[in-house]
Amino acid sequence: MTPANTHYRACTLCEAICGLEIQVAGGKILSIRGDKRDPLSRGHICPKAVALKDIQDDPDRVRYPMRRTASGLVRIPWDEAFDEAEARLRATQKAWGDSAVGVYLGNPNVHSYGSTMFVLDCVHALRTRNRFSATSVDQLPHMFCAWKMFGHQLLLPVPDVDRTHFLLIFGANPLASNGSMMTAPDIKKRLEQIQARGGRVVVVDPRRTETAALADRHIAIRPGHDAFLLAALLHVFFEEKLAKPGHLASSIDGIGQLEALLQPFSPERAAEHLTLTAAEIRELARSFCAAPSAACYGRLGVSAQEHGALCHWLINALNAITGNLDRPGGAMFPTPAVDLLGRMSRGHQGRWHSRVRGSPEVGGELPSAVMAEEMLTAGPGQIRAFVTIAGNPVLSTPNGAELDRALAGLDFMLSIDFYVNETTRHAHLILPPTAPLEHDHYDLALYMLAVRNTARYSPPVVAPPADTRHDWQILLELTTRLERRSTSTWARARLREAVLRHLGPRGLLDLGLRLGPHGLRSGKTGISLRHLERHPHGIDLGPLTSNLLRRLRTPDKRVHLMADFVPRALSRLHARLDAEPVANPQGLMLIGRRHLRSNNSWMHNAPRLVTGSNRCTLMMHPSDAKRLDLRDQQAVIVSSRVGEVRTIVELTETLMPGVVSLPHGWGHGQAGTRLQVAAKNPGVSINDLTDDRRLDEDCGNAAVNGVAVSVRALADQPVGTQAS
Ligand SMILES: Nc1nc2c(c(=O)[nH]1)N[C@H]1C(S)=C(S)[C@@H](COP(=O)(O)OP(=O)(O)OC[C@H]3O[C@@H](n4cnc5c(=O)[nH]c(N)nc54)[C@H](O)[C@@H]3O)O[C@H]1N2
Ligand SMILES: Nc1nc2c(c(=O)[nH]1)N[C@H]1C(S)=C(S)[C@@H](COP(=O)(O)OP(=O)(O)OC[C@H]3O[C@@H](n4cnc5c(=O)[nH]c(N)nc54)[C@H](O)[C@@H]3O)O[C@H]1N2
Ligand code: SF4
Ligand SMILES: [Mo]
Repeated sequence: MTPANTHYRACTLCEAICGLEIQVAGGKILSIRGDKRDPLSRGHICPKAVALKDIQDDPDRVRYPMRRTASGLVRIPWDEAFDEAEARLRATQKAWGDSAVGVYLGNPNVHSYGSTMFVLDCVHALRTRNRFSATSVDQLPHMFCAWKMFGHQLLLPVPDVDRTHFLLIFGANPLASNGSMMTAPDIKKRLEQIQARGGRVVVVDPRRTETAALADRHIAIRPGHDAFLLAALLHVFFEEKLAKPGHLASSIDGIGQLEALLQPFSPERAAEHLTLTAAEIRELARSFCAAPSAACYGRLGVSAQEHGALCHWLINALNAITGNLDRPGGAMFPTPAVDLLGRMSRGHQGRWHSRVRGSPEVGGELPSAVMAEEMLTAGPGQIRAFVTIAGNPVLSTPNGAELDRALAGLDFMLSIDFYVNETTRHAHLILPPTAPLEHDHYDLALYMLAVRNTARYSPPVVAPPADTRHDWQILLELTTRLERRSTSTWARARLREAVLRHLGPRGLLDLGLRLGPHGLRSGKTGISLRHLERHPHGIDLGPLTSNLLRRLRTPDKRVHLMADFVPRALSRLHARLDAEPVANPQGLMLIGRRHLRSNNSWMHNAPRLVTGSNRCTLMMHPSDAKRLDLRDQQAVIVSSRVGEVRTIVELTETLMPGVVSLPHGWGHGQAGTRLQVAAKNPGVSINDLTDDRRLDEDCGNAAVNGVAVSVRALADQPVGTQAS
């Protein structure tokens, strides 16, 4: 018998980046446990970590390039696959222009440092304006506000949960999601420690979530109404002269303008739209200010909604004005061992617009919500070929069913992915990368968001099979081939390729570490790759430090609390103060939810994660069920402007009346997919109901939360199927 080896490693499934201890023998994974010596996660893992083994062993996972033929997918050699990809993409661009090829980047690109380093070059080599990603169904408002307020889209404030005395959470459920835009493994313990040191946790959410249940206070809110509460809290700070920006006071501009614009949002007016009284709003504002330190933090519920950018602006402003920005216990900026600020543009908007709807690009991308119409609307500039890289937009972006139809009509589609899912089933060519445990790992992107500065490098856990490629190798090869279009760029591209192939992500990482803030500059203890290799559990670089004035990237080196979009955004909100539009006759608003054992759309093929009761249910408050004459576990049809799905009702008092909830990432079992386990328990896709017309006008993020729906009983029909 081969003796077992122990590997220390990060989990790459969510933003918590937990340290793992993995036993391997003969290339097989025997066990996966938490690494107690990891300085950030301290032994914590969740049930998903063990499913990394399921991905590794999954017979459905694609390991070699595949071409779609009339009789199914057929394995082809890598060279032939690259030749075909290059020829088809170039032919499309030659005939119809560069932007006739569109590209979509999915979420796992940030969980693989090889992809993070190489994917943007590949996108640029496509020279298309039709660039999309999961960002515009997710954290775009955070990045948009970071650019406008701090001068760089990656200067993202993170709540200092380990030291704060008051955490005010809007629209996040870290007990299920394990934290987002906040790398904080074992968040449950971290929240309990806030309470243990006499601090408070307050959660604002339409549902009494797992996090809200743990909190000292849950404030129920109707979807999309957060901006009223945030504006009113700021109003009170100004009115009661509680605003004390602390050490940043002389570096902040725009406070007076913000104060003037927030004048109409008194607690009394805001309370008309909230479940709190004016007195309770004032009390909340005062207690936030009175805490020795406090942080306001918002996530998906306040990002993927119509006032996403405004909410995040007000959240940042709230931290800044109360002196909690960039100070211990407040909202702080990590100092990662490799700093990506220089690697990405600071941010921009409106350099070009989408062809059909005229939506402005933000940071070089168009809203994912316009993808389908750009494929379906004939005329010059129409998308005719498409590339997806680690994404499943059919299940992840609004009006996914329409995108599904659009992808079916493309001339050519290329997917870099190891599953044949609801999106990649349309690909003519699939280029699969190695599995997560088959390559080395460093959390390049997520250390930008960690609640404590640490660094950890992990070598591969198992060797990849012969004739497979890593993401970065696929991306580099494609990039180089795409640059071949002119002799001048070709010579440069070949030279670049030679250098990059030689360095690989490892070599680039070593450079990044040495040149980074904890590298050579910091003295002779500076970290390098070799240093990290000697510390497989990772090294602790200490708590977050006040660094904003050094990291700020605004041209005038000041923090801007006013920006061009803010008056517009507040006037839209102001219009709603007086006239609340009636959503629909039933008055039901649909929101999403996450479950600890699920991960967006792509982990439902792991047998151990999908056991137990059906989780893809429509949660509803008993009072709504009574009003609509529905009962628990009843089969229903849910419909919205864009579509219908069939599911079952789950009655629960945790949801506020008037709000219903479905999780996202379900809707499997479609013809041509290769996810045998997922197909047995398919669920339905919430994004067949979410509306591609509902965007946050300020930054173009999809408003997948707060969709008007109606629900009716479905008699004698099988559930878990699409109605249309
Ligand atoms: N209604 C609603 N919609 C939502 C959300 C919601 O809350 N509600 N959440 C949104 C959010 S936050 C996000 S991030 C998006 C996610 O949207 P997407 O990123 O489009 O979808 P995922 O389900 O993460 O799909 C990831 C794909 O990457 C592949 N993959 C995994 N690892 C790798 C890898 O290492 N390399 C490569 N090449 N491929 C890999 C998987 O096989 C899978 O096909 O969904 C969004 N959509
Ligand atoms: N287990 C698991 N973990 C995950 C993921 C997963 O799919 N499963 N996905 C990962 C990804 S890609 C991301 S981006 C993160 C997301 O991380 P989180 O944002 O923490 O995740 P959610 O559970 O979607 O939390 C959003 C909350 O917003 C609430 N909400 C909805 N609409 C509104 C509103 O209008 N106002 C307010 N105040 N609240 C509202 C919902 O009820 C929900 O509780 O999770 C990551 N971690
Ligand atoms: S919380 Fe779970 S899925 Fe997320 S990194 Fe940790 S073990 Fe992995
Ligand atoms: Mo996300």
